[in-house]
Amino acid sequence: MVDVATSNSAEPVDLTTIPISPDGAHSKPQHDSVNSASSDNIITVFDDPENFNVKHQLQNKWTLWFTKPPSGKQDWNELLKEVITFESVEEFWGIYNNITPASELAQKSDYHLFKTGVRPEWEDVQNKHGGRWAYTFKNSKANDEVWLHLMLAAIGETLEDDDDNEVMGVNVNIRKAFWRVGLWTRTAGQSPKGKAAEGADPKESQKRLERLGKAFKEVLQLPAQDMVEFAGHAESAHTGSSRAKAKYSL
Ligand code: MGP
Repeated sequence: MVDVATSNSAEPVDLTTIPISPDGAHSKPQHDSVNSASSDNIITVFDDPENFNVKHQLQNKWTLWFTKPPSGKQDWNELLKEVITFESVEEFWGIYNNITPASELAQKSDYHLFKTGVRPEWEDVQNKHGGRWAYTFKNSKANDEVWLHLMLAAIGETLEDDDDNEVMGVNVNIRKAFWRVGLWTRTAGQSPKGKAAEGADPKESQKRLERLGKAFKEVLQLPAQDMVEFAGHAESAHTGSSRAKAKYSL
C-alpha cells in the first residue's frame, strides 16, 4: 500500500499517492469536456466511466482527509492528512473507486469527508461550538456500504433541510475492536451549564440536532433500539477524548 503521509499536511496529497483499492481500476474523469456536452450527446459516468462528458455539480465542495495510523509517538496533527477536494458526483466516484475501502484500512485509521474549508478537528473555528452524532459498531471490520451511504447522504445534502446548515462532515474510525461513524455538526445545543454557544439559540439547535440524529440513524439503517449518541466537541477537547459523555441519544 502506498503511504499517504509523504507530503506536508497543509498541502493536498496527490490522488495518485493515496492507497489504491486492490481491484479498483483507475477511472479518471475527463475534465476538459465537462459541461460542454450538447443535450443529444450526453454521456454520464454511468454510461462510460472513462469517457463521460457531463458533470453533476454538488451543492458544496467537499474535502477528503485521512488519519494515518501512528507509527510511534506522533500527535494528532501529524497524522491528519488532506487528501483531495471535489465538487461533482463524478469526481466523488472517481475518488471512491480508487481509494482503499474503509473495510481494508488498518486499525487507528480514519477517513473524514468534510465541507471544504473545515478541518475535521474539534479546534477548527467552525467546529468548536459543535458536536458529533456517533454510532459504534461492535466488530472490527467496517461495512463499506454503510460508510458509502453516509458519505452519499452528506454530499447529496439529504441529511438536513437547506436552512438547518448543521452538517460539517462525516467520518469513519477504524479501531481494534470496533468501528465507528460520526456526523459532525455546527452547533451543540445547550451547554452543560445551560448557556448557549455564541450566537446560537440552544432550543433551535437542539431541535435541528434531533432531526439530524434521526436522519443519521435512518441512513445507518439501525434498529430502533440501537442508540446514536451526541457529544459536544468542547467536552471532547476538554477531556482529550472523543468518548465524552453523551449529551443526547436517540
Ligand atoms: P478518536 O479517534 O476520536 O477516538 O480520538 P478513539 O479512537 O475512540 O479514542 P479515544 O481517545 O477518544 O478513546 C483518538 C485520539 O485522537 C484522541 O484521544 C485525541 O488524542 C486525538 N484526536 C481526535 N480528534 C477527533 C481530535 C481533534 O479533533 N483534535 C485533537 N487535538 N485531537 C484529536
